[in-house]
Amino acid sequence: MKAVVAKRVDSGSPDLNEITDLARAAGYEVVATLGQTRTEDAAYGFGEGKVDELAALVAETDADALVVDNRLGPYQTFNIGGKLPADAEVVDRFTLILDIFGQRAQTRKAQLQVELAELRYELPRAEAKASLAKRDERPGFMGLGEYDESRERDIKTQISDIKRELDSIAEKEETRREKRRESGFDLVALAGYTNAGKSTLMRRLATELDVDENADLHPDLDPTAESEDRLFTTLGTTTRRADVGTRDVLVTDTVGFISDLPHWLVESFQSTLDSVYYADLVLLVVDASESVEEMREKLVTCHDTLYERNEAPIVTVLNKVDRVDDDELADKREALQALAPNPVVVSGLTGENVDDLRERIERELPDWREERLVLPMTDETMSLVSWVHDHAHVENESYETDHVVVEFEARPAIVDEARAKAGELTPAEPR
Ligand SMILES: Nc1nc2c(ncn2[C@@H]2O[C@H](COP(=O)(O)OP(=O)(O)OP(=O)(O)O)[C@@H](O)[C@H]2O)c(=O)[nH]1
Ligand SMILES: [Mg+2]
Repeated sequence: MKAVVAKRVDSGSPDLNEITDLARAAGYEVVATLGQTRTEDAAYGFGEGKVDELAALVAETDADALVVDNRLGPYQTFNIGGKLPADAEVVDRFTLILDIFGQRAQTRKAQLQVELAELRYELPRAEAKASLAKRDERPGFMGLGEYDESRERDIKTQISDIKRELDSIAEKEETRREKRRESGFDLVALAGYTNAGKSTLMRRLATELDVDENADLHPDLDPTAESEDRLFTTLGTTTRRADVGTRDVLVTDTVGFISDLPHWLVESFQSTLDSVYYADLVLLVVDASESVEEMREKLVTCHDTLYERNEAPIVTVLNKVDRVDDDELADKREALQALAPNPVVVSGLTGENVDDLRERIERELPDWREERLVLPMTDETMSLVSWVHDHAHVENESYETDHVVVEFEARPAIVDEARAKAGELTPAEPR
């Protein structure tokens, strides 16, 4: 599959790198790229002359698609398509991203999300067709009207079915998160723009033991898996145990962010980010080998995505420092001070400073509380004591004739739960 890639900007010079990477990630061989700086043309988006030029390029290179980074209206898409060779199609940024997701969706959840996004994309188009056909009184078109109306109903039913199934998956995941918290784990999530190096860093932080239920389905968990230098390598979510000081930490890696996505697409993938929104700490990974402008833009995209729902503290991680020299790094840190205060600087690839990151994680996680419980000596008590051992760090434990004293340190939620359990214990029979 070959593609010609194009982008128009109102002013300045168009940067075609990202859309080219996206086209490659979707499986296209990019045979030509073309940018244009001008205001939007109502009929074509680009200037008509530029569209002719693009059409000639597509014909000349025998490309299968013209990939356009701009938002095109239905008429603009139609008009541009009309100029292309009959077997070539116009693909916009969203269709391209949806394509990539569709090709890589491996879990039931990912497949449902892609389907949902496709249906949401189709719905307004089916609605428009149905109402057009209804308005058309000519008898020959009535059949079409009925067809489109039933298609519209169909889409709506499918959307609500898929949403229901996704909700039930999300609920199961929520229960799993709660269970992990109750078992004393702190949940740390990796977030960041696609290709920032999240999965590479995850593999650095992870210990051998993997805890993901979808292990066999997830390519990143394959021990031979390599990070690829392409966009959206990771689509699903993986969780692994990390080695971080005294804390039991689970690190979750998930899909990367990207700028300029329409609402229906973001919404369809929303629950993929639940592990980020509901984490105890978020590591926001940034590729520090890029220019300050790119880093700034990507940081803004990430913050926009996070701040809507995220409640956990965020630590910015400047990654790929093996590719940046000290002076350059100092300049970048200074320039991005407001967006990325007090970052940790690492290389996931070489492992440089990953220990600092571990320390920082431990420091930023919500503080553990110390607690001392005096419990009556009963059988129930013994099972509470072993629960405390499973969920907290027991510092001291002493057995007297009629009571037990346990001193421990744990997450605030665990301390509260231990207290509640202690309150429910039946007092020991007086001897
Ligand atoms: N030089 C250098 N390259 C790195 C480093 N970390 C990751 N990379 C490379 O960057 C590319 C992307 O890495 P990934 O870990 O897949 O990035 P990601 O954030 O998980 O990307 P998505 O899953 O696509 O969102 C790969 O080619 C990695 O080898 C680093 O510290 N230094
Ligand atoms: Mg990844």
